[in-house]
Amino acid sequence: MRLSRYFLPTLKETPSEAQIASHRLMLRAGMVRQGAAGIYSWLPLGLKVLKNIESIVREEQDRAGAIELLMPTIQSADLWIESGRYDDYGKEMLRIEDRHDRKMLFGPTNEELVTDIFRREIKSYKDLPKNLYHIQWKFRDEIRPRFGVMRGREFLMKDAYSFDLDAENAVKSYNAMFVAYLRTFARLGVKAIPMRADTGPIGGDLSHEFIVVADTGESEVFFDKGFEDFDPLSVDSGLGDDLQPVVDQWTSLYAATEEMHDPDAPEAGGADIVKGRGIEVGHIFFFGEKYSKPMKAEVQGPDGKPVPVQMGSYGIGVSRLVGAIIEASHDEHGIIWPEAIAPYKVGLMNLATKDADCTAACDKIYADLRSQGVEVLYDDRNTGAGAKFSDMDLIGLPWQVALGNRGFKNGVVELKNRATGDREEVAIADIAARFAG
Ligand code: P5A
Repeated sequence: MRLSRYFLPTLKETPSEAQIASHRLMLRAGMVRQGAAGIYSWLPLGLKVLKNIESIVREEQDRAGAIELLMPTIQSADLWIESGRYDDYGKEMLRIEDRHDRKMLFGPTNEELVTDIFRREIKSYKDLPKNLYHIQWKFRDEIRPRFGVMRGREFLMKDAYSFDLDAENAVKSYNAMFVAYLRTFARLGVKAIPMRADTGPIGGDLSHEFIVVADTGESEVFFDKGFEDFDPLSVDSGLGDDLQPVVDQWTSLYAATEEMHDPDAPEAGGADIVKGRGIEVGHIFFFGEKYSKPMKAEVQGPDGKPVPVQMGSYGIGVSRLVGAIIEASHDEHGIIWPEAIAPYKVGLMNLATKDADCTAACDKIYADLRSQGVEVLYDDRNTGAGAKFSDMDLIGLPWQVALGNRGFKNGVVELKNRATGDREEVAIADIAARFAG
């Protein structure tokens, strides 16, 4: 993409409404703009990151055997009245009336709707297990939307729902999501710690939150240093494998929030506990019959008798992750994207746009990179070198390639790694090949 033709409204000034780094940087890097409190437009650069995160989340859900569908954002209140949650959910639910005075709502979550889909189509235990998920916008009328996309009112969530015949199998479904979450966050380039959690308005008695550790996290967390030693991507499990030992290994380590933290706990395990702040990026629940019973989502069991299915639900805050990853990965100059989700891999800068030879050399590098399938943002604007470098640092692409008059004379570009700051000179003729494969 040529920057001269792109839509990247970067800001030099720090917007006054933004209290935390990710919010400031997302506004300054031209990733989002606020439409109303807690409601954002995703500008092209932000949208690319959001889509990249979504793809990794999707791949890991598919890998774990979950099946994608797409449910609507607007739901009928009837199903929520049936489950008993219509009144319970309170002011966080955005309630709407259609022209026929029917009660509708903008979905804050989809347990009811998916349970309705399930009960209409699936009648036998032979069709279990099933795990259905979608990636869809939610609305929660948060009392205090803040920190940009981290606590929005409209936000993108991946939500999966599992259906099993009995509790034993439901725990297997839960474990499959537990491991998929560890893998997902590791692939996104962040360390996420699973922590036993309250179930709140979703319900049930088994639940874990996944917490990204970052200085600006909303809550204080205490966790075992041992988490550092685990690599989720080394868990090469197949569908149907017994994941209980993996889950046991992770859950044997201590993790708690400030409220839950028992000051005597660290010594009890003899473990090394560190204190940090955390951002909740995922939350999984096993709640058994909470929805299947009142909504009569039953299957015929092996003995021919109808039984309510055992359910769980599994959420990832896809749009929140954009902010959480920035919180975990930035410096005073801007964002530092983990390569897996970077909007572009390479930022190419022409520092001498008025020089025809230098411009021709940059154009060729750009064409070569593109023909290799490398995603490159090409700063071909007629602006000064300083603005180019600072914008490039701000938007945080993993690699910067700069070519100006001096480099052109010497036949070299400057290659910079955004994360380490390391710079090296590479022959103009060799630079595209550096990104091959
Ligand atoms: C699980 C999936 C649920 O809603 N029902 C379906 C269950 N869980 S949850 O914990 O309430 O939300 C799941 C994840 O969504 C993100 N999230 C938010 N992101 C941005 N702004 C918000 N206001 C917001 N609320 C929840 C979190 O990452 C949470 O873990």
